[in-house]
Amino acid sequence: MFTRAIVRKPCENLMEGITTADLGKPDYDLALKQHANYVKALEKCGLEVVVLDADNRYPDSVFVEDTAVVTGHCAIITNPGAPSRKGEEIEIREALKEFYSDIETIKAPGTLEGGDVMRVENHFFIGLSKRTNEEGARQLIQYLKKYGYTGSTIPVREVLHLKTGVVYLGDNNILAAGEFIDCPDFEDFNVIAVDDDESYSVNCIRINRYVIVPEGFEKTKALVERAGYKTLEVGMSEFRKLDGGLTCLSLRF
Ligand code: CIR
Repeated sequence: MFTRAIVRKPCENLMEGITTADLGKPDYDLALKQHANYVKALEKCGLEVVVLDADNRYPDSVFVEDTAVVTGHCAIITNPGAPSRKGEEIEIREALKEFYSDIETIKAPGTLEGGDVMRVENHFFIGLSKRTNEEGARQLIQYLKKYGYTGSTIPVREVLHLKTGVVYLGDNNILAAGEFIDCPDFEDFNVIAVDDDESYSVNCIRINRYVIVPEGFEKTKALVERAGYKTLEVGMSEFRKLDGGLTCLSLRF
């Protein structure tokens, strides 16, 4: 059960964020509206949301998920793998201090971004991607063990982060796309396969009684509802232009 979330408002430099998508530049005003709707959806799920001020020094700073891994017992501040994102974690540490007495830190040469970390009950799958390296994963697993959790790594070959391609919905249900549909690590789960033409929408978030899904992906929404979940839709077009999905926009704990 989650009770809180931390988000950060999109900054005016948002359009300078990193991207591999060929979808054009984000519209800042629309991004602000979509972000406000995202916060409303989190609140509807029962969360108290801390909204941090926009930080124009970091175009990608709206994607707070990448700067920390938060659990019931500790928070782990990451060392982002993208050079332009290094430093975003500094203010996130300050924000988390209000809620956590135990805060650990991933240190160079380890790199890790929270988008590569998928929690399944008390186990954490860690994607080895262009942003997260073996050393970052090793440090994270070491910290997790200290607090009673376990972790293991999974290669990420085709997408930005692990959770760009797979998320855990709870109740043994995994929502997966592309390279993760037949991944041996998930063979004991009920894998719900998202169609290739809707692969962006695999990045949904289960929060308490709801699953938040990106607006406009009817097949994925139907799959999630068929699995027994109530859905809430949020428009994500402007964040998608920067390779960002629903999970990236918050830290939930
Ligand atoms: C980046 O490339 O770092 C941002 N434009 C998108 C980050 C998305 N975050 C995530 O998947 N957790």
